[in-house]
Amino acid sequence: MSKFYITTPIYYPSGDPHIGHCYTTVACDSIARYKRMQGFDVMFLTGTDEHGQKIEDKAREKGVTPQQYVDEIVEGFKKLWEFMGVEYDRYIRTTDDYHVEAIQKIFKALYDKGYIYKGEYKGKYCTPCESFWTDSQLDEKGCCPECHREVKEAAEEAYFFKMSPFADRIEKLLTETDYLRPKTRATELVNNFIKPGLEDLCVSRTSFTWGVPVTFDPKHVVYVWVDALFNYCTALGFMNDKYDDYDKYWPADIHMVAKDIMRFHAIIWPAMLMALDMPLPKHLAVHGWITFQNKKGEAEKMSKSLGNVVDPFMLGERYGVDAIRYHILREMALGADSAFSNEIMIKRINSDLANGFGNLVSRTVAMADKYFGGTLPVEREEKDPDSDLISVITSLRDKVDVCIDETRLKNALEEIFTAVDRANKYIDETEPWKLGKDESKRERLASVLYNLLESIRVISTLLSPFMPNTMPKVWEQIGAPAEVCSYENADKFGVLPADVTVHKGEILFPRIDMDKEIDELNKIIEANMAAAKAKLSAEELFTPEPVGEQIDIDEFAKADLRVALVKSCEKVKKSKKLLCLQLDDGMGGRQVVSGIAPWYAPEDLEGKKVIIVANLAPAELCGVESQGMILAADNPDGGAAVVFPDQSLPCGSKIR
Ligand code: ME8
Repeated sequence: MSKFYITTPIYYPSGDPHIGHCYTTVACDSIARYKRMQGFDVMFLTGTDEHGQKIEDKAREKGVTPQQYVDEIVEGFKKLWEFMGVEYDRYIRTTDDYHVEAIQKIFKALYDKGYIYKGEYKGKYCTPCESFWTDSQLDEKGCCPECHREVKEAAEEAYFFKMSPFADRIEKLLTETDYLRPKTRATELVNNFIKPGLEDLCVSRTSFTWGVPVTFDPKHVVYVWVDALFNYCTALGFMNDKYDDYDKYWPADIHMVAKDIMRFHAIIWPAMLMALDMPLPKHLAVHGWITFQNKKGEAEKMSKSLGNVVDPFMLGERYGVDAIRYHILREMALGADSAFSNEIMIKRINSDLANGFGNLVSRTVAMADKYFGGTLPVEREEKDPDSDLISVITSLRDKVDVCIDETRLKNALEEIFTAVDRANKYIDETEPWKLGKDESKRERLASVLYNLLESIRVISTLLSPFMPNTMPKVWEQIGAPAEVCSYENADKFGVLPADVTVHKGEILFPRIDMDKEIDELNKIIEANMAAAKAKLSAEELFTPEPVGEQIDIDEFAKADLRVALVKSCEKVKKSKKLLCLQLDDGMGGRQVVSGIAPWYAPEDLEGKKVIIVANLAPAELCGVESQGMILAADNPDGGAAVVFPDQSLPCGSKIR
């Protein structure tokens, strides 16, 4: 059995996953399912890229450890994949021990081979992208060429990876092979990065610690992109004992990524593999971004701060996961951006799924039921006036195969829906409702309905990798056992038994009431945008209170501030504002009452360390004794935000 290895990028757990992440993962899932159906031994890998300064900073902001922070977000990613019907074979987390150890060995191997050397880095650093840039690479405003945010001057001792030995081979890979898809992108890469001379890549950092330590120089951590890119190999067991299918699956057949990370996969990744004499992946499929189409019809980048992030859970719950899978795959051509709009989505679902395919199935099943009580008679008209439909159906599989092999999923779906249209047209041409009125046309009517059921069998088989939840329901309705709906049978006609029995079922894709839904979706978006704006403007409008009366150090020292762990927490009965916290203060424990219930649920605080004023005179609040208070800051939105100290500090630590 031939193998097939496909990967998504490993995503940064830096926030809730959105429809953009869904695109790559659902596209890879559909290809993986198609290849499994073809009989390939498939490995479909996805995962999360969990190291780096960005994660360290976010965790600090939230008052949790980086590991706690990523653990929580990774759960969100896994839930989304389950919800979206994504069946990956393996999930890698770069914080997994086996990966960390493998990266250390890989870094050492590159060093031992002389491709990594120690030097000093001076340059412009973009913190959000974790990338150093040369002056010539910055954008016209002198900002990061990728995210267009400000860069800062930075200098540090660092290890470098020699890129120049690989420049010629990489240029050939991009221009003379079909590694890069679409190939039109090769010119920009060659002109922007290779022609000006490939600069050596800075591959270690000393400015933060949340990363893989370099074994032979532990104040350095491995650059997050080296750590991340090798996931494609370590997840198979490369340089580790956790798995042992590297020899079986490597090289990857397809890495799929969006254009934002093309450079890393098209230049840096092949160079590192070349340095280790490893085989190169066969294809890099680069797609565009799903952008958000605003009210003026302009495409905006999806961003949390604009409030225009499209939530796949919300859409899937409203319209069905398969409809959403279909919509995003059908809209995006490989290489180009695709603007997400609720109108386009609803039109697409209504026209293709409700009116097109759904209607084909329901009309056919209803007619078989009405005219033959569900079971077709075996007597048929001998002559065959239906060769056009039959040839469209039997030639469909080959066309879809080509599109899948070239990672053109939009085109694959277009081919399938051309066949759906042909089958619907066949109903208009043959007018079964007229045949049904004429007893002498019974055999012809049976042939027509049989041909339609066969067309639906082939179409639904080929659609099943894209819409895996719905197609088994179609098979049930057309009376086709799942094993008959196989890839082998998808270029044949006449597979269903002549006396096939249909079963009327639920409506597969209910028609969506456009006006009503657009209204509701617009309300959701407007609320998100208003919330994002309010948050921004609250921050922008915030003016700190004037500084209070001066005190001297001895006066300050009178306040005894300590670290304490919230062991348990509950609401104070009869009060909307108060929470009662049981604390471990390292000195036998105490109870504190705090007026933060409007902003915190008890479980938000349990298990976290806070700061208390330990020598405050006890007081009674709503009849409950409070032995001190916990520190909180004013939030610009009018609320209170508890101050969380470094969570590794022991209970009772004094704050001065
Ligand atoms: O770049 N439209 O992770 P990331 C389409 N950790 N695709 C989108 C998208 C959008 N609006 N937004 C995100 C990283 N994506 C690195 C990758 S791989 C060794 C390391 C998808 O979480 C798209 O596939 O920023 C893009 O390449 C990926 O998410 C980037 O995800």
